[in-house]
Amino acid sequence: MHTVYLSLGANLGDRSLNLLKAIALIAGRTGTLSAVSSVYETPAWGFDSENDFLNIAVCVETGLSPLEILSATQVIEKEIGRSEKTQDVYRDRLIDIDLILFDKLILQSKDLTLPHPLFHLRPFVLEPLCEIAPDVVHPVLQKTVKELLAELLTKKPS
Ligand code: PH2
Ligand code: MG
Ligand code: MG
Repeated sequence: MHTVYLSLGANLGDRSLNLLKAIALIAGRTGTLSAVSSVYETPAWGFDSENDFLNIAVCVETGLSPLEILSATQVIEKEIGRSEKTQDVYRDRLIDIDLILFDKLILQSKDLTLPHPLFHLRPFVLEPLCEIAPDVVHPVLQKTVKELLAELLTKKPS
């Protein structure tokens, strides 16, 4: 069994319902949900939008491989109504499901990078994640989620 952390976000439509649908489908198709964070309302990060996000982090115990999880989450995104991916720009979306950590795996392939290459810089990922996995260690940076969040918050210009 593998322990996987996912970050979910929605800033269009019925945001709570989109997250709930995604959680139910993730649980049904990938394994056992062992933790779900509270919901965080966060301003769009990295792009301008008048639509704030709802973000959560979840933990799944799964027998699937990283690429199987990726593919399952991409199908779920499509079913909930994700618009087509854009390569370089962020935009509003009904649902986004990102793989953050897969055990202690470090992986760089065409389709998937683990750990997620930006999560340590993203407050909307770290805050929910810190609630359910404060002591989990980033396999590349060798710091806990709690430490990464503290660093990010102190780095912020006031
Ligand atoms: N996702 C992004 C870019 N910006 N900002 C917030 N607050 N929440 C997100 O989930 C989010 C974002 C790219 O996936
Ligand atoms: Mg994302
Ligand atoms: Mg994504």
